[in-house]
Amino acid sequence: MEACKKIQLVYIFRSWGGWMIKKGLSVLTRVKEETGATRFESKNPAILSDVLGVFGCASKKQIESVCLAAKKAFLTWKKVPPPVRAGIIHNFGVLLGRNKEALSRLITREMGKPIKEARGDVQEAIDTCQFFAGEGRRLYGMTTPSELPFKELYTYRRPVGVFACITAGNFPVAVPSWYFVPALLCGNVCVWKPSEDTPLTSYYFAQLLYKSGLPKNVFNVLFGKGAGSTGEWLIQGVEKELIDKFGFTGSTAVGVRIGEVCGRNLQQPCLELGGKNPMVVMEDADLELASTSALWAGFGTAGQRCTSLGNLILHGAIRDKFLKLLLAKVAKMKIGDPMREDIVYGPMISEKFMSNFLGFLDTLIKPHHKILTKPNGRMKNLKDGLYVYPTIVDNVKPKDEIYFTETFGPIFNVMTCKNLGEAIRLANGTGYGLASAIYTQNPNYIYQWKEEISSGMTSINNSPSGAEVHLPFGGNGKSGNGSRLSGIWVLDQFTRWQAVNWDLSGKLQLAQIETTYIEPDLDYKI
Ligand code: UN1
Repeated sequence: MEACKKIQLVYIFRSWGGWMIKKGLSVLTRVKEETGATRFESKNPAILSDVLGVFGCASKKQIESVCLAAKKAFLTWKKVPPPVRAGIIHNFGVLLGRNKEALSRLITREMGKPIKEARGDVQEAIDTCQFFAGEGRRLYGMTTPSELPFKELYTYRRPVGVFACITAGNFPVAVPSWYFVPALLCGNVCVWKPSEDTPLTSYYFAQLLYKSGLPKNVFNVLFGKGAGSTGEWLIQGVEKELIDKFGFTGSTAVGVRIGEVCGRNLQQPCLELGGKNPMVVMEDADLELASTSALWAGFGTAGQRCTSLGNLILHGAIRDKFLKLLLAKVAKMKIGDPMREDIVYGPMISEKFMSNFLGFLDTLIKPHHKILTKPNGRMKNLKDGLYVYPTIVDNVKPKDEIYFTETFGPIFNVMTCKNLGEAIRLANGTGYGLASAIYTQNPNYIYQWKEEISSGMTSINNSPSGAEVHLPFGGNGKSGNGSRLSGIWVLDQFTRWQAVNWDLSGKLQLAQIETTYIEPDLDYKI
């Protein structure tokens, strides 16, 4: 991608408090001196020698100054009328559309998802802009009558303040847009620590926002990588009263830590965490459809979606037939260069994701399991990239660690059930509750499934992944803290209700005490 090559010459963006630096430039030393921090490279996971850029980790001092600048910007940004703010969101959607192909190719180059999926990633952000551009003319509150005369009652949505957010690299445009589009629309200011795996994509995300007309310091990017660095220091900003609201998409373990810090400071973070998503195939299902869907849900994005398939639960009556169909499709599946249109999946996002995945193969697969796919592990013929083989593990039981561990890679389990009751028990037993799916033609099964499955999102005769932006996105149990992104529901994350009562009577009227209620005639009998 041309634009991408050019950007390596751009070396520093001080106004965001984040740093992007070119290897070998003298400014690198300056950044090192100022931050005492490390720097990191963004590499193409399909061709490791292809370095997209070098980035510096923002220091504690920089984080603080960025948050303080954002706090100041909040004072004016919150006063911009919401339809005007929405106009900027509309512009952002237009610019994303104009740059869709270039941005999609950058996503694929930087984190390895197939180009078709990268276009979907950008489209999801465009959809989000379209949805919230209209919300600028709603942000509805209520008017309600008072129990006292000459008194008016209203409710308003008010912005929260400085919103800090850490996102993952698997959806580097869609997921940030789920947070920042509504957060900005509602009048908040943002400080973003994007994934270390997609800094250049994040840079362009921010650049497009600014080109849409956003005022200075309203949106800020802090690059960073690794434990004991920018991300952790940003979380500490909650303790220092630099941040009013935190958002995080990533692992349950990190989500718990953020939840603890926020809880201590009486804040409710927005947490979108892991999943071990079940898909049930009943005896009456369309097996052709269900097997195509399992392949996509398990191996699309190389299994690196929080909505990817974890446990495939097959009714005993169709188990063998289904697996035959599925394995035939796996055998034909194309894995390789993610820029190609016909690829099911490309490389793992980064070395870390690949080594975690290989570690899971070593530690979670036990002698009683049967691996239905061969070979397994890293692909030898594609050594230059972070490619791994797909893995399907059969004969998984509820006591097995692999049943309830999120594996985040092209791997899923097969379990067998006798009836729907058992399928639901297996689907609900992992402790997670993000996405789920059932394949059946039976309306009674569907009704029972909807009632009893504990997951924030469920699909009927569709894959567990593939959420649309105007439905609530989020999970139960270990998948989050009950918060929901997307659609109108996310407004509750980025606004607080204010109740206003306006007394025009000119005297002190006491609610409850001076309200003139009418007594019934209690002596009356029929
Ligand atoms: C994620 O993996 O964090 O429903 C988000 C889906 C996508 C979003 C996934 N639309 O799979």
